[in-house]
Amino acid sequence: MAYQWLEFSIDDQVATIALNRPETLNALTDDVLRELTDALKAVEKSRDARVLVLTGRGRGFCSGQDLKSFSGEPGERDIAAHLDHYYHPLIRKLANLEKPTIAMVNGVAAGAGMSLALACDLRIAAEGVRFSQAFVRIGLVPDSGSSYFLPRLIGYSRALEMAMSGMMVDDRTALQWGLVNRLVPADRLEAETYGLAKALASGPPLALGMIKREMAFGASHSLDETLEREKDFQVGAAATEDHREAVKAFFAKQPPVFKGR
Ligand code: LHQ
Repeated sequence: MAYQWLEFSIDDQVATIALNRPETLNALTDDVLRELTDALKAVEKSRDARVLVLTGRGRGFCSGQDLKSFSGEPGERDIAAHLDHYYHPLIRKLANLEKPTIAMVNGVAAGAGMSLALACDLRIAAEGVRFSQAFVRIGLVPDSGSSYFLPRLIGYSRALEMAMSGMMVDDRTALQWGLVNRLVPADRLEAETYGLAKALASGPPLALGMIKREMAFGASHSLDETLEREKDFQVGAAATEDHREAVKAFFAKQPPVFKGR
């Protein structure tokens, strides 16, 4: 599918989706949301794509729901249908993708745009970025997974402060709070992000997918439940050809080559 509102590419096993409505700081219209979901499906299916980088063109990462395209009297808008139809499948697909995902945060991330960054596994940000749970500023509440991901990432109290105040969190604070994994000078953003993406792309794809599911499970289950789940995943990982080959490579003092089998 050719995209109008995003750029999509796969190079060296790394897929990139770049939101491309820079004049609105990459605000999300129905068309953008449709294209984004479609591109995620393509990443999910592609054996060439082992890692996803999600970013924005221009000076913004994503400013959330396009407020122009979602206007009208409150009673006329079916927000439930909008969330069910567009945002929820998108956030589920992104969070459940069995490949590492990196938000390359090039600029401001607000509202559902921040939710998109939160639904990625890792966040690498350029100096100068800002984050806002902007929902409350227009009388709304966090959606698109923000109230799920944010307290897990930065703790309940900070998450609640962000959500209730709509405050702008600056780059240093974001790093200090663990909202981003790394903060780098803007001119190093691509090099740092793709350096990490390529390192992950050379890892064992099946194990990486399992690690993601395992960690998400552990974050919301008891120790006993998690130990059982870890056992299942480890049985699965130990049965892969990649595991056998990597042990062989270890004793041969060679770097392992993972095939995703
Ligand atoms: C925009 C937007 C935007 C359109 C900047 N839309 N044009 C809600 C409702 C229903 C269902 C589903 O889910 C949701 C979830 C949500 O996401 S609600 C939250 C929606 N987002 C916001 O409320 C954020 C609105 N934007 C802002 O607060 C600011 O633009 C931020 C803080 C992101 C950036 O501020 P600045 O760097 O000062 O840039 P700016 O405000 O000057 O924006 C640049 C342009 O982008 C400007 O257009 P213009 O023609 O004046 O140059 C803005 O109108 C446009 N823009 N966000 N969401």
